[in-house]
Order: sequence, then structure tokens, then C-alpha cells
Amino acid sequence: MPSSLTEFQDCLKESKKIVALVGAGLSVSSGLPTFRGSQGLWKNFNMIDLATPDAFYIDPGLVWQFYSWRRVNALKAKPNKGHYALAALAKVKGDDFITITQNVDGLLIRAGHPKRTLFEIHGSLFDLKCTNFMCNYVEHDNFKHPLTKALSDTENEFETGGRKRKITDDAENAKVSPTFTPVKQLSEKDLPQCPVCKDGSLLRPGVVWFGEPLSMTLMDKIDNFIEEGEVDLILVIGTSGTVYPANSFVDRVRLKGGKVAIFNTDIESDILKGEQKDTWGFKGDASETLPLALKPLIGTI
Ligand code: BJW
Repeated sequence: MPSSLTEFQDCLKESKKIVALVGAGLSVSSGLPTFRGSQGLWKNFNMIDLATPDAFYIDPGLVWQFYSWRRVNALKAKPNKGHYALAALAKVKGDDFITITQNVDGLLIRAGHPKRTLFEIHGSLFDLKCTNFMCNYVEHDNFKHPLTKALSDTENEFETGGRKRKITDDAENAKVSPTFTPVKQLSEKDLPQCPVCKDGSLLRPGVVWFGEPLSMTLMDKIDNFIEEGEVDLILVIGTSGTVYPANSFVDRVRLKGGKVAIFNTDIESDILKGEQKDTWGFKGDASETLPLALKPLIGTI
């Protein structure tokens, strides 16, 4: 950790209102991949094939197998010290702190982060919702696996457009992106269906895909926290900051005079050298750097 750690920790102790913005990097040491970069999901998976409403409309079987695989991996993963550190900070700070997470893996909740101050703005792998426009069925905290018989043992396998694919994520490949190679196709009757709709409408994963709006209720609560009085500090943890609107929160806090601390394996050199005003950069695995940086408020994790 750089010498600016003491300066950051002084700011942390003096800060009344704090926001944490979390991305996939926080869950890397729990064994879950990021989206972008050389070890990211999107390197081998085409996100247009998998994380858009159009993708689900064209091939719901492919998308469900992808999310079934993601659900299993998230269930197998355990929260790391970074998750526990944030949960501890949330308990210490109470209503003066919120975590905005883009992650859908549920690991912060499993680490004990209070739900009241945790905003999962991209949804959850464990929420299911009906695709019928006229039906508002939503199921939370569904940890069942497989969700249907056809999705058993298929979380590692798919086929699309005649191109058969399989995901490899064994230990040998753990340092690279999961990759696809051949397997099979599912029809709608094999997929999770709405228990309320009489026409057997499909259920879909309760995550926010590209082009979809985020929950207005959550966004209003976040807006209120940011706009009512100044946020003194924002912790930006394991996110590339490429996705809107999540990436707008940092500038909003900064514009109102808040300071910024970045926890990432990849940080611009001017930030590391302390050349960007009111910005600290802590380079490394967030599961190690975060507990250390937050220690004055949360003790040893
Ligand atoms: C570590 C580490 C370690 C690694 N320790 N760090 C042009 C076309 C179409 C759309 C748009 C467009 N321009 C803008 C848009 C809007 C679009 C968008 O932002 N697109 C950009 C890509 C350009 N946004 C949207 O569409 C959003 N909706 C919206 O805007 O609605 C408007 C609307 C209003 C009214 C009506 C209709 C619409 C929705 C965005 C939803 C994003 N969804 C996803 C998938 C969620 C489901 C799933 O998980 O499958 O969310 S995309 C994906 O990216 C996922 C993530 O949450 C999100 C952010 O990624 P994240 O977390 O930053 O991960 P990475 O991989 O990018 O970065 C990891 C970082 O960790 C890196 O920096 C590493 O260095 C670091 N790291 N190891 C610490 N050990």
C-alpha cells in the first residue's frame, strides 16, 4: 500500500457520508470472472448473444443456460474479505453509508451487508421475473438448482445457431476467460415458466440487460442519498466504470466536493502518483487492499 494510505485513512475517519460503488473486480478472489479484459466473460462470450432482451427473445434456452451456469458459480463462491470489509463498514456507518453494487452474485448480502443500505442496481441472479408485459410476477431469493430438469447438468453447455458450445472453467483454465465449445439446444417448455400466467409465459433472470432501465425506486433512493447533504467520500471498487448510469456516480460525488478512493488491479499512473486532486488509488486485489484501508473504522477482518 502507498504512503498515501494514512492520508486516505484520515479522510475516512473524518468523512460523515460515504458511498461505495462496486463492480465485478470485488468478486474475483471469490472465483467469479469479470466482464471485460483478458480474464473477463465478454472475451469469449458475445454479450449481444447473452445480456440483452433481444438475445432472450431470439434464444431463451441459450441465455438461460448462461445464467444457470452463473447462478451455480455464484452459489459455489464464498464472500471474500473485501465483501466482509464493506459489510462491516456498512454496520459501523449505519444510515450515513450506502453501497451501490453492479454485481448480481449476492455475495455482499451473504457477507452480512445490511439490505437497507445495499443497492443492487443491476438486479440479482437469484431473482426471477415474468416476461409477460401484463404480469408483474417477481420471485426473490430463489437459490434452487437446477431451475428445471432440462437445466440440470446443462449449466456448462449450450448451442446457438447450429454452433455448439461448452464452457470450460477447470483449474487449468482458471486464469483465463471461460471458453465455449460444443453441446445442445433447449426449447421454451424446458425453461422456467411463470406460476401465475395461465399461458405458461417464460420467467427470465432478474438482472438488468443492456438497453433496459434500472429500477426507478432504487435510483430515487440513491439520488436522495447523494443530493441530500454532501457525500464526503466515494470508494470505487473493482469496476471499469464503462457502464452507464453506474459510472456517473463518481463524477456526481466529485462535483459536489467529495473525494475518491479507487481499489483496482488496474489504475492510471497519475492517480497512483497522487497527481489527481482528491483521488487516491490502491492498486491490487480489492479483497486485500480494502480491509487494510478500512481498518481504522472496522478493525481487523
Ligand atoms: C479488480 C480485480 C481485483 C479485476 N480487485 N479490481 C450504446 C449502445 C447501447 C447502450 C448504450 C450505448 N451507450 C451507452 C449505453 C447505455 C448502456 C451502457 O452503459 N453501455 C456502455 C457499455 C457503453 N447502459 C445501459 O444500457 C443501462 N441501461 C440504461 O442506460 O437504460 C436507459 C433507459 C432508460 C429508459 C428506458 C430504457 C433504457 C443498463 C446497463 C446494464 C448492464 N448490465 C450488465 C449485465 C448484468 C447482468 C449480468 O451480470 O449478466 O452489468 S453489463 C456488465 O457490466 C454487468 C456489470 O455489472 C457491468 C459493469 O461491469 P464491471 O463490474 O465494471 O466489470 P468489468 O469487467 O467491466 O470491470 C472489472 C474491473 O475490475 C476492471 O477495472 C478490473 O481492472 C478490475 N479488477 N480483478 C480489484 N482482484
